[in-house]
Amino acid sequence: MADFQQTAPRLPDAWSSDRILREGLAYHLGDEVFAAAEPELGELGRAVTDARVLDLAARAEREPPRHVPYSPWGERVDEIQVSDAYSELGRFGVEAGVTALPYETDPYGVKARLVWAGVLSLWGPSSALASCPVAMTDGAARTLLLHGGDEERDIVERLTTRDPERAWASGQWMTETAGGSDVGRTGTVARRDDNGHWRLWGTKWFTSATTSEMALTLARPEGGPEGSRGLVLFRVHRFLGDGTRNRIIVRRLKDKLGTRALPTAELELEGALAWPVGEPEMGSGVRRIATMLNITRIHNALGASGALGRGLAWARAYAREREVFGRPLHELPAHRATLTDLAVDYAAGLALVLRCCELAGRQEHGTGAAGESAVLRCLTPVTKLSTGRWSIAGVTEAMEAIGGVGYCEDSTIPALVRNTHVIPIWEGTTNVLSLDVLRAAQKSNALEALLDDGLRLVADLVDDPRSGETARAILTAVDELNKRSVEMADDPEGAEAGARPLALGTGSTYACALLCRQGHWAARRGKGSTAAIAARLATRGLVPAPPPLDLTIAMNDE
Ligand code: MFK
Repeated sequence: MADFQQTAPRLPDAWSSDRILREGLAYHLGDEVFAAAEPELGELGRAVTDARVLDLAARAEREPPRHVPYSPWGERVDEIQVSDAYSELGRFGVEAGVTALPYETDPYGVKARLVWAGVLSLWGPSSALASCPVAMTDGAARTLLLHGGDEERDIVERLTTRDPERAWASGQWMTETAGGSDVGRTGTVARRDDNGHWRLWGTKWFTSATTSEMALTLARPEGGPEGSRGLVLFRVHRFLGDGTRNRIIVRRLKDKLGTRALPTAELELEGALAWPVGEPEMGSGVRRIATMLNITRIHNALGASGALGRGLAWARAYAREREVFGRPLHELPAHRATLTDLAVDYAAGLALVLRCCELAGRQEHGTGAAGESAVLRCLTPVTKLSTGRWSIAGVTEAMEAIGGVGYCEDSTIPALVRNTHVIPIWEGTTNVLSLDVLRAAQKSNALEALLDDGLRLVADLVDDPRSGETARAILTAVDELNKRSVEMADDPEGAEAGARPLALGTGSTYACALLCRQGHWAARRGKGSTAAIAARLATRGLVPAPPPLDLTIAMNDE
């Protein structure tokens, strides 16, 4: 047999090849805004999968950051050097509006957050995790606008500019050795110095994008109460106005499974100068940093859906080129079924995150309807945790769909898989987010508001010939979720054990409702695939089984 040479799969233009993204945005934006945004999205879609940008991303992955603690003459400098490829991807993003768009009133107004979601979906998977500082920069800008003072307006301008020469990035230094999830255990202490300036003392254990000009962080004013009741939110700069280093020591860079182009460091704050964000009211810290967290969690979900979309694009590109058993791979029914389920998960994740952006955009512009903030309060953690789980399963499946070459580094698929694995850990694990959903449900009826919104979306579709069966499955799922939620109110231990299936079930059910509604809209335009996606979600089962009854098995207890 003659030597066989496999044709290399090529990633297509990310915008024109992604029907799910284009239809989702068309549905949410409406014809006029979609037509206005399409040229920008089309241009970006072509750029992010061209050879230049893909080469930059691959090079950034191969050139990890380096910590230089001392100058040649022994002076402590704590420089972090990143790949110039990584920096260039960041500049490309800033120019494309990844930090600016949500804050620009023209031309998209209240829909800017949605157009931005399109921009992030395209740029993120090609950014070698330059998307991480973007998430925190956006979260910091929003937090300073909501809770900061006039003196911070110039900083917000730098955080939200499209000019890479002026742009600042922000970090979020929240995690400490005792508390990644339990932030109330923060040990960093804030004290006023002799000049009345606040200074911070403590260790920050995971600080990503550590080359950022500034960060928001939590600290406990000396003598403040324990737990989150004693925390205050501060702004810290790496360099001070006169160009000198703030009193921050880089202990070391983390050696991570993935996100290798992105610097993540351990920091020692040794009396670092800091400014409280707003009045340093005792106990306001977690509430204020929650503004940032809710934004970064939407970014995280966009990262998840972007990764799954990119895995799917690779799997499709390969299936187009590969021939097996005498047929093109994409014609084999088993393979088509697998890729279909990948596309269903991608569509479900994107539906959730676009709905988050729709509601967040209205909230940011002060035009949200009554009750929408409760829906968004619950939808944000539900979206973050659901898309995180789906993306890991999805990119792993995409790697399998590509076979052995997909397992080899030079295909770039292993980097995609590694980088996706941080998503459920970063900004709160699946269980921590599920408990957040539970708290939001019990404190402000936010779960009920979200489920009611899901019912409202499909209420008039139960007798529809195309969507009726799916709509009825959604009604049944909402009944089950409401029943579990009521039972949980009387059983705190059982509620915690059942929080995860409740939250995941809410994610699938609400995504199905969104796609059912969108599918009805699309069918009127002659497109049937979204209704079929919603139907497939419903057939697979919307609500996972309740938690196991016997939890002694977990730790092998008798
Ligand atoms: C990109 C690559 C990265 C590379 C590597 C990274 C590796 C990962 C490193 C990490 O560690 S990532 C950080 C992961 N950690 C988290 O995301 C934090 C997880 N914990 C939570 O989310 C907790 O729920 C939280 C700290 C927010 C709250 O816990 P607490 O201390 O028990 O506070 P509490 O009493 O629940 O809330 C305090 C106030 O904030 C309340 O308001 P009030 O004071 O008015 O009563 C809450 O309602 C409010 N709040 C809490 N969460 C909120 C919120 N408000 C709005 N939205 C929320 N999400």
